[in-house]
Amino acid sequence: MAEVVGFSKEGRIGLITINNPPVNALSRAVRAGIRAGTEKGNADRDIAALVILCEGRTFIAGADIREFGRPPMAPHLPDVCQLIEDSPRPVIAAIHGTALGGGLEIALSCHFRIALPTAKVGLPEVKLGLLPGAGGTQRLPRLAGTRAALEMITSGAPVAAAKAKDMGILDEIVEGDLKAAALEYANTVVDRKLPLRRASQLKAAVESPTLFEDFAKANARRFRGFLAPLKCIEAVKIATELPFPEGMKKEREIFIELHDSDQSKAQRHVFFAEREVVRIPGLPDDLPTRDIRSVGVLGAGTMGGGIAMCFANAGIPVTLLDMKQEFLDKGLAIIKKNYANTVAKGRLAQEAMDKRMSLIRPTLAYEDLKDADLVIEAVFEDMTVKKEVFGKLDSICKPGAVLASNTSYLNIDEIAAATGRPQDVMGMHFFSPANVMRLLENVRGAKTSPEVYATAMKVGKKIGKAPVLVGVCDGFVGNRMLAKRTRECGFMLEEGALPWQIDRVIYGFGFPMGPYAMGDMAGLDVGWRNRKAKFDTLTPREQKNNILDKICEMGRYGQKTGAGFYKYDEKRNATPDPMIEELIISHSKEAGIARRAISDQEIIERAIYSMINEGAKILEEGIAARSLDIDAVWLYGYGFPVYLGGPMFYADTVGLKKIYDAILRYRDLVGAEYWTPAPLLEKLAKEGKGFYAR
Ligand code: 3H9
Repeated sequence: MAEVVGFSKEGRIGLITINNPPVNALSRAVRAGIRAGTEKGNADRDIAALVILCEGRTFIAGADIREFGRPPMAPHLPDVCQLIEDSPRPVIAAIHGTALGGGLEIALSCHFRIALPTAKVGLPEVKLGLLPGAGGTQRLPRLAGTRAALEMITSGAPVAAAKAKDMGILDEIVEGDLKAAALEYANTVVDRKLPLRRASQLKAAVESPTLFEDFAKANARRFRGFLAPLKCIEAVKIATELPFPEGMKKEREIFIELHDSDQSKAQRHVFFAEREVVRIPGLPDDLPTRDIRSVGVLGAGTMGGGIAMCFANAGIPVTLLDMKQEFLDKGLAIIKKNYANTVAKGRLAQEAMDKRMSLIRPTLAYEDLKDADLVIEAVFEDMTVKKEVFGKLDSICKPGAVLASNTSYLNIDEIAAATGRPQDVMGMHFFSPANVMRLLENVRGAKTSPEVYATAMKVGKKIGKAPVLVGVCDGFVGNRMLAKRTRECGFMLEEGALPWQIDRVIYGFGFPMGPYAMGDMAGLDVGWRNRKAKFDTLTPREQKNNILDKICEMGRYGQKTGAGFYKYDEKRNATPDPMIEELIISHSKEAGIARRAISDQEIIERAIYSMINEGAKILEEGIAARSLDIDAVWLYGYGFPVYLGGPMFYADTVGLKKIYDAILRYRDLVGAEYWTPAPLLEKLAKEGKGFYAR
């Protein structure tokens, strides 16, 4: 194996060069190599200074996350950092790409830091449910100030080189060849006998006496449910109170506590799942895909407009088609308003908006789609309409064009059968608002060719979505599982719960909103229409559970009508409505159901375990290839709390046996029709395994 850390001499400068692709992560070998290089440099009398720099695309991007969860192996990173800082010879970090996490901690231990203008530095550990565990929480506040350190460490967001220099993190920005610039800088340090600046010897100033409380309060919403940000604040506070060595000890203790927590395990799982999800099992990574240089979108409504924006944002020209000029005008006006809002908030330059608008070309003529590489239809959810549209697309679009439907539940195979090229047809299910929501369910039909769905995965990533490949079934992965939660919550309303109790519990579980507040926001008429469309497929109990119908019949469609499950003031603040409480109570009476107190625990179990059981069926049926695909759908499309890792990962954390036992309990309580353990879940539970640990 090639050496991951090299040591060489350039005159009187010792160069420690790290070469551990892809991101120069600090594996044990790298840590050992940096230690060896530092020791070697200090033992050599001809060497006056040391430079640490990296080969490849980036400076060190952090500790090796793959080593987490295993017993730590010496040399430990904090010790390597201390060795660097204690070096009697000056050590200079030369940064390109991203110096992240442990990578920045190595750099903060050096006496000087220089970087290319394109470099970024950051401490993203919080995103993995951790805190910087090699001195980051102790050295950064000493170098950059406490407030700035708090922001950087709790957000995990990287900072560009110029800003990092202003903050005192970098000493100099250099242009051109980094190695040459680093050698020059090192020689200057030696020539001028510049004093070695050791971060540990500085004092971390607290900008205001109430800084920590104020910071936690101001960010309470952002931190809700997460363990790590609060621990980060605690560690930074320690940097301002205790001498450095004691601060380091405390930081280590907290790091280990977080490292061993379920939250960090979940967040580390999410990190890898996010990268793995775009790889399709059974297909090589380098499978040739089709070039998507132009896109057609059918339907200029909310969905179609949002989809058009996604492609325009990525610089891909879009032809936007609708049946009438007024629909096009309205659609374009909304797109323009959305962009203008972003410009007003300072998040988009006016020129960028103009460029994006110019990439969207409205048309009334199907003929204009003939050259598109990909066409996505977002017309009315009706099979007859969809078949007609795909028939037309089949006759107009060029051979090899990918034809996609944005349907959220219609059968893709039936749609594909309306064309003479089912191998080119698939679903691309965007979530509303399409320009904001990250999830993209790419639905593979029975006849869709691998090249076509691999293309959709690639283009999904290109436009900044989190694409997940799923198979054909009613509701695909996300809505199929959601339907079980909706059903159980509806049953619990009949049995004794109230919407605000369920919402409080689901919000407390970590979702951004409870189901009823969510329904009110999205518009209850949407769910009502769906219910009517599917009424014949519902069970007698579901058919009779008509609370939603009653509310909608009163014209209460949610926020947009000022009332739904809740009532709303002019500022759209929700309050529980006694009238709805009465309505629900009398509904239970009519249905002959004796109301009882429903515990918060029961709400969680029925809402979440019903989804997990459905997830197990989805896996068995091959609708999702892996548990991580299901987790990704829920994390990116439905706000499942990141610190629980997604429903399937969460199930493993709870323990499948416990979930299985609960399912049997609810089978007795609610009925086998709704609560029969999925065979896969039953098997794994009995074998003491999990969805991941099979
Ligand atoms: C830490 O440092 C703790 C310390 O404070 C204390 C210790 C005591 N380790 O994202 P990409 C892999 S915590 C292992 O697709 P990009 C990644 O899985 C760490 N592997 O590329 C992928 O593998 P594969 C703090 C890693 O160009 C491949 O590299 N640091 C690591 O879009 C390419 O990654 C972080 O949290 C790692 N640290 O983005 C930084 N990083 O090809 C995490 C990446 O098999 N990393 N891989 O799927 C990133 O944010 C991005 O990877 C980066 C590059 C911006 C660097």
